Amino acid sequence: MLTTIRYAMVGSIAAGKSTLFHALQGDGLVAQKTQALEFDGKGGVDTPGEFFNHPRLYSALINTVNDVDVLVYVHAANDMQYRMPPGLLSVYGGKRVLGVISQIDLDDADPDAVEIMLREHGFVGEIFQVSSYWPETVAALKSSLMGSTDKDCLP
Ligand SMILES: Nc1nc2c(ncn2[C@@H]2O[C@H](COP(=O)(O)OP(=O)(O)OP(=O)(O)O)[C@@H](O)[C@H]2O)c(=O)[nH]1
Ligand SMILES: [Mg+2]
Repeated sequence: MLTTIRYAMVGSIAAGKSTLFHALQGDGLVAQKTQALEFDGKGGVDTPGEFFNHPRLYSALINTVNDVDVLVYVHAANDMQYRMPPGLLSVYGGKRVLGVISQIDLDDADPDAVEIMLREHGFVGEIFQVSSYWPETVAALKSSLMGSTDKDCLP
């Protein structure tokens, strides 16, 4: 039986979180700039990139996603900078962390280089390479999100 896991999308401004959030829901909506938390009513939460990019909002991010089961970290395939707020992933003991390298359809996308960069910074957990405009890549992420497995849990 498929169960809906509570998950949160986090990552930098314009990483592609909301576009992916809508693609996962298949609601056909075009993402607008996220101003506040957005809930899909089925256990998914989308966060504004400002929560991730502005140090004074880190605590808001951590509080917001404290009780989700799965953290979905979204990082654009043409972005070689790692800006993970210090301590964010370490509050996720026992939770599942998935990485999404997004916007892989862009001309300047280099998802493999981004994946290496994330690993070099110590990112653990499964990584998906996704374009929100390529349904098969969204489907692979969706089935992993909806499947219940503990294999990516942090210790
Ligand atoms: N080519 C391409 N563009 C994308 C993709 N996903 C998002 N974009 C574009 O990237 C821009 C930012 O997308 P959003 O989904 O709003 O990004 P976000 O991470 O939610 O941004 P914030 O709400 O500001 O945190 C928009 O212009 C999207 O159309 C993708 O898979 N491929
Ligand atoms: Mg957004």
